[in-house]
Amino acid sequence: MSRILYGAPLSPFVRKLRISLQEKDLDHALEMVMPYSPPDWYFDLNPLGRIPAFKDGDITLADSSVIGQYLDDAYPATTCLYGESAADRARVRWLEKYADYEVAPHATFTVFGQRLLLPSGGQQCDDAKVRHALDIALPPLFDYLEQELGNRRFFVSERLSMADIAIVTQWINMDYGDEPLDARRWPNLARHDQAIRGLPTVRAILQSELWIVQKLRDKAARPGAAS
Ligand SMILES: N[C@@H](CCC(=O)N[C@@H](CS)C(=O)NCC(=O)O)C(=O)O
Repeated sequence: MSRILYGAPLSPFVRKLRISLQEKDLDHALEMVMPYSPPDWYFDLNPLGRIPAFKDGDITLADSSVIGQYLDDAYPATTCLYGESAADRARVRWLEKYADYEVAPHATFTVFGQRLLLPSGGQQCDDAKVRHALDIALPPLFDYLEQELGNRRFFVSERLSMADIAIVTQWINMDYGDEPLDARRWPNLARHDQAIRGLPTVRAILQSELWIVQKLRDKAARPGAAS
């Protein structure tokens, strides 16, 4: 297989690319690399040791946004996910960055990390950190997105883009941490979330993640795993 995506399926950044590769109909293999303790060879692909990384023949790349943009540039005949015009491209990149660097630290690294990842490894969830994320840090970030989306179907130019994927992938990790998006408070985002999750590519990927989530939940619930 000439295209290889390295990472673990529950990473929102890996999920972004799995959805993108499916939307673009680009064959690839997923090679499992666990975050935080990657094997030594992985640092040749990403010196920071973070997932995902990507190999396309002789080309190796790191960072989900860099890889996503590369896929649009390298395969122009496939579904475009970064916008057609300069303005749209800038807006997609802005919203992707907003999801990856503003929402992710709270939605994924705090809510998902504390509620599922740490307990599955026998560590205790820090409820104060989760409450701070949910009550203080995330609401203003969600308010902005709610207003940016309005009653439109997609964030940019009425077509699916990496902005939609990057944002929804964060809600998915929050869900895995037992904190679904509050549909009464952010109805536009909740409607958009359901629509994106209903796409066949996204549905299939979520289906393939279920057993891993269940395995982590079982580990977290095991007596002595975490109190
Ligand atoms: N901006 C990066 C973020 C990647 C990232 O933080 N991945 C996490 C897993 S979800 C990771 O590998 N963390 C391990 C670490 O920071 O050492 C991207 O979009 O690829």
